[in-house]
Amino acid sequence: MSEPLGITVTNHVLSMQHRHEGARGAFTHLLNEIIMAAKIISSEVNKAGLVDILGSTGGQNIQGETVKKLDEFSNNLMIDRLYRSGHVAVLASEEDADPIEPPRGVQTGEYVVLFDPLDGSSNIDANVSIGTIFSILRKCSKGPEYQMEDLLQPGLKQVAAGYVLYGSSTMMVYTTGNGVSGFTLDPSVGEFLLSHPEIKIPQRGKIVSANMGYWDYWDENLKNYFRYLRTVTDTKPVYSLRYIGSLVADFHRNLLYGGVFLYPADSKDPKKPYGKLRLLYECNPMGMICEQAGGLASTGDGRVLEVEPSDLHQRVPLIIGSPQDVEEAVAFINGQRKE
Ligand code: AHM
Ligand code: MG
Repeated sequence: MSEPLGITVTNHVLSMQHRHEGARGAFTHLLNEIIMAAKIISSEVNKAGLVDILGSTGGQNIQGETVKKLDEFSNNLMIDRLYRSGHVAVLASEEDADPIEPPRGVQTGEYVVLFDPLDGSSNIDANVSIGTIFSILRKCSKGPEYQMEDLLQPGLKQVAAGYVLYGSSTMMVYTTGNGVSGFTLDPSVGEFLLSHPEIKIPQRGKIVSANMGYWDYWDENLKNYFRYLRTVTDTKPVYSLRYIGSLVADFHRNLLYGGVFLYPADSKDPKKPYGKLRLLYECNPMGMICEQAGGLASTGDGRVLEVEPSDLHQRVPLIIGSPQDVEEAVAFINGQRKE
């Protein structure tokens, strides 16, 4: 039977819950809070350019409230809504150095959520697409209190992951380990409607996304990969370079069109020996989504989802996208291929 039109993300989450034996109402409730936060952030992002017009003099808006930076606003909103669900043991955010403790007296639960509330937010003043990324795990420690081990679980343990892209339209893409689905926010009804069922990434693409400005920091193996991509051969096209500098937007485009995104180790830059992107807030959730869509996510040394985290803000190199492209990139990075 074909999917009826107008399936909301909430309908979809509920239908997934019925399909999965392990899933309970708590998980649906949790996702609903994320969906609600996404709608509010989307509305604020759309108003971002109006802040000056609406009056932010003295740091106050027209309602007399202090105007907060959007990333801070999004962070607080995610924390508030997720704890409000009553199903969260602990949270961690890219914006906070330490775990975010449950507020006193709040009911806690069995889920652990790690998130980047507004990734790419340095792009916001130029109206460039940005996004929210989330990763959901189950508490693994015994006892009522959370432990660091609950947060430092490998990506393979994620029960769900997703992102919201605030672009020309707002989209939410998520997986619960049973494929990837995409929803577009219809502002006229205020609902995310199923627009991209069962997303599959092409086996190979024609797009490469990386910050080529760091060329001089790269080692010869990595440079060889890029030299190969721009060479005309009978077996592959010349690749197009597409780099927005906003992970959610760059990843989303490659997910739909095929291709590879790299934030590699900038080996010769002492500040970025492992690249820039955070394992827990960026690489793991994108890794799960990509694998669920038939793609791959690698650090160059192995599968992103198998990395045992040692630190909340750990960074790892990320090579993610179409499976044939990622395999090829990794072969070059490891020196197994030179041309
Ligand atoms: P942020 O979490 O501070 O926003 O930084 C992450 C962003 C990603 O969205 C993007 O892929 C990357 O930084 C771009 O970095 P660069 O400017 O070094 O290319
Ligand atoms: Mg980020």
